[in-house]
Amino acid sequence: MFGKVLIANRGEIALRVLRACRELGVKTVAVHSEADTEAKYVKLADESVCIGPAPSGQSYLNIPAIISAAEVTDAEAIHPGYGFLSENADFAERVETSGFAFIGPRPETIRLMGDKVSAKNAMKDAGVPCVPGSEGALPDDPKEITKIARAVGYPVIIKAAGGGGGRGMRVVHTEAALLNAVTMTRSEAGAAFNNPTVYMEKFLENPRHIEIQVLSDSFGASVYLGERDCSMQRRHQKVIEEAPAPGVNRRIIARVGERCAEACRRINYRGAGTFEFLYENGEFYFIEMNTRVQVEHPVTEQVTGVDIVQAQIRIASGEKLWLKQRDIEIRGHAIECRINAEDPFKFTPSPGKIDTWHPPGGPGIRVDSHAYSGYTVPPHYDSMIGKVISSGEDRGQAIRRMRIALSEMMVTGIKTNIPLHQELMLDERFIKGGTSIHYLEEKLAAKSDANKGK
Ligand code: MV4
Repeated sequence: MFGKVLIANRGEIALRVLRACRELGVKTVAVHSEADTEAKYVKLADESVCIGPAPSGQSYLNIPAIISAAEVTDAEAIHPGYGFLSENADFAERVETSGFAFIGPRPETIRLMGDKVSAKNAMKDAGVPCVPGSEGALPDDPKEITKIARAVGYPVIIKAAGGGGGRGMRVVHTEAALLNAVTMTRSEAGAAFNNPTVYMEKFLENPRHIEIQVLSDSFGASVYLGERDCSMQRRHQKVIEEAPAPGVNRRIIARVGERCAEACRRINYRGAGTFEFLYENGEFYFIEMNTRVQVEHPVTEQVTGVDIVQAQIRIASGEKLWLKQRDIEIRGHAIECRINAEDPFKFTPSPGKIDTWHPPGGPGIRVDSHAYSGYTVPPHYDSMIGKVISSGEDRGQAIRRMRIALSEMMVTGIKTNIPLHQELMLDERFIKGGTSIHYLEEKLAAKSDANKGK
């Protein structure tokens, strides 16, 4: 095991990684911007290094500063968390060529998955079910493009190979709109990702977003840890996640999960990863793979009992996978509400000083947060200040516990989205389960229309 790990991130995930290190007996180095000097996890870490001013471009994305911090503190490995540099293949490569272990996949794997065309090809070859569409990148010839779209069938979606997470895509409903959409997506992709490559898929109108968590060691062993339903989202920001996905046949999950684990063996995947799928009419369609730990990993931890962050660290240190697929059992149900410093219905950020922070507790409640009374939420970063995770024997119990937790939780000084979560925990369609990726936006639009007359 490593003697010392540098945590190249901030906020709740920095604290989460710190706790995993502590339990493994590993010393920690926190790196932080000038805006995070007073953060509690910075004080909790064995050592800390200021790596630059508040803007993330000069601190949490500053590769030379992070490598230098690892050098001066004698860290052996770097955990990138999520966001920031976590899926930057050049960073992973610089970490490794500088003599540190990168707690994540190999740089070439990150690169392969960062290009959505090569990712999809690799997964298709490995037998993972994919959305029907163009075979790889779209050609330049307009006649060819038109032919492909006719074969796929309208509506289609044009996506940038360098995009992902909802960036650089366009839906096309008619042949008349096709070529212009391709040209526009190409030129935007060239400007945004320095890669004009685009591809085409059948556009699924009303899918759910279900993802499968995997763990792989450096020796070709892989397991899947079941799925998460992340359909409750707004503008590509997830709001609530849960495991397992309500109403999805366990045999289909097992079949798709096995394919994901097999794909990991084939590409020699290392560490934790997530296969993102769209789910519609009982079928799974792969769209992207995330090569990092995800915000919503706790719901999987709660229903499997596997500590995913500790697993990442143990795998990076060269341990063989200690879990076999038959060891993985899904027990009960878990729901995560992301707590954001924002207006609960307008969604405008609400940074500032938290006067009082009273987190909930009791049976089946976990709170992952770096916040405390007196903490100031800086305006420079993501507005998520924590996550409340409820678990129960079944989904009903997880929902009831979440309602109690949200009612106990008190945060003053800033606005939070707790009222939105309270409303959703009483929402008839959420309670029924299985809402699509469009549900929350439609609900919010209906509510705003209803308020117009007032
Ligand atoms: C799609 C799709 C429908 N059909 N692909 C958006 C994020 C990116 N990861 C992929 N996305 C989508 N791809 C096909 N062929 C709809 C979306 C999509 C979406 C996906 C997951 C979660 C939220 C979403 C919100 C809008 C659109």
